Amino acid sequence: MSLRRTLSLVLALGTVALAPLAAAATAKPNVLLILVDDLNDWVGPLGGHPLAKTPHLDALARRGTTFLNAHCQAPLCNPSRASLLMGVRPTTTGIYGLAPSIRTLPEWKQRPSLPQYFKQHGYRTLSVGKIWHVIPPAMRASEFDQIGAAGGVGVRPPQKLIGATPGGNHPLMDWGTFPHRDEEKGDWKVADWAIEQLQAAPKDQPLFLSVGFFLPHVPCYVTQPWYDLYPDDDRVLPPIRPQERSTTPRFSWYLHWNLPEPRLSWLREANQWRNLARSYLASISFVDSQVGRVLAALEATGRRDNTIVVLAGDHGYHLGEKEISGKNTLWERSTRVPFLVAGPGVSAGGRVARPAELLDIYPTLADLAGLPAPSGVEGLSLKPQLRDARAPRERPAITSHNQGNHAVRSERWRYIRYADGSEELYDLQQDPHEWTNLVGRPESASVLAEHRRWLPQVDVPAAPGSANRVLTYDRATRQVTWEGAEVAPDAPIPFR
Ligand SMILES: [Ca+2]
Repeated sequence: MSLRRTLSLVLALGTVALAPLAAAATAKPNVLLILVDDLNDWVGPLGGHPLAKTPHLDALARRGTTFLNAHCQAPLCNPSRASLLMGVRPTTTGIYGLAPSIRTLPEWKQRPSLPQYFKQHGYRTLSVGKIWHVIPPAMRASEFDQIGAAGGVGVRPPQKLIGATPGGNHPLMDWGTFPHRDEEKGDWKVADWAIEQLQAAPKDQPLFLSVGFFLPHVPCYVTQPWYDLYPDDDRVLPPIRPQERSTTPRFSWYLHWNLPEPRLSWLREANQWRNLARSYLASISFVDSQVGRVLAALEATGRRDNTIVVLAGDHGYHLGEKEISGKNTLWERSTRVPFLVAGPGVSAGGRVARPAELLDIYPTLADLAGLPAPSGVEGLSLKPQLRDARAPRERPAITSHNQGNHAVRSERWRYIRYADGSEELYDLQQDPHEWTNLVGRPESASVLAEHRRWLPQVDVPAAPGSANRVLTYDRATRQVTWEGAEVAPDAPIPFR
């Protein structure tokens, strides 16, 4: 029951109804945490793409607060989600690659995750779709009270739609439309399960419901109506410039040295660039519709006014910018994520320009729900910014990708330092596409000094068992090693 309805009831019943008012005032709010896989800033509230159609995210932004300058702590599923759910930086845990699960590490095995922390405080915890990237099967039952459908791709075409792709013809590197129904998609089933839980859950126990959507992660398969929302012309493409990487250090290539995600050169040669951008946009609009279904169920079950909704992407995605598709970079397109919060205690229509980190979700939710401040988490509560979008925040957002490679994003600037000491600096106010690296200009000296001091002091090597997209650099020998194989300093950049 909402506080407003309770108040009306109190007024109607007179003085005898003081007890229900007190109960309502202390009742814990529900939490609905929606994570969307590989969702970059091409959503209405962030304005990252002029054609993006996301009416349900737009509506959520209107009734809540949008962080316009929010960034993941790692530009890859496993490390980003481990950081968000445990409340600690990848540079603290050494989780940088797609393996291992943070739960395989003795020091992080028992630490309460965000949902477990809420369970400790009386919540019933539910999860559907992809929330954790990977958890050992034996530990799954302890992460949530109840786990629903895994989600994922759902129905697939008989063979890849775009033909063979470089780098091993990975089955996930595919996109486009083919005859199928929306109801056959993994994300539809994820939304179905979440809706059923909202309808069935008893209201005498607060809920922590985590809903993980798969799209717009590749393969970006959509049904025809979603594809037809976007034009078959170059307006779907992001702005790029020739030779975008002429002033970026060679080390930037090592972060995504040899991957199945096609480079821009192949997308152009194969005439797939427009199709990828269009399919990605269409996937975003489809997933927006599934978010809308879950939010409608929240409202229909009378929970809207006592539920804190958080919606976030786990990291961004390049669609040709900086000559690549995919993630695994320290630039804006890879680190900037949608991050929206709505519900009790949150300003409607707030738009926060201060930096924010996905790391902040853990302490923020605890704060909003009135739980004791969790110990050992490295984020900050965003409650001040959720009350007043202009509330100050000194700390910038930090993204790390393997030991020694970090981006520092302040309100105006992006500073990057790679493990070999090479650097980049962009003025996002003047140069929103990060086309001009300002490192080396005399006038950059004070900005560089200001940003260097935020580089992580703790920067541990990759954890035991790390694999997949793991990059190491030996400072003594200057040896670069990508996924276990040494890279020669003059090796040609793969698939460029
Ligand atoms: Ca992801």
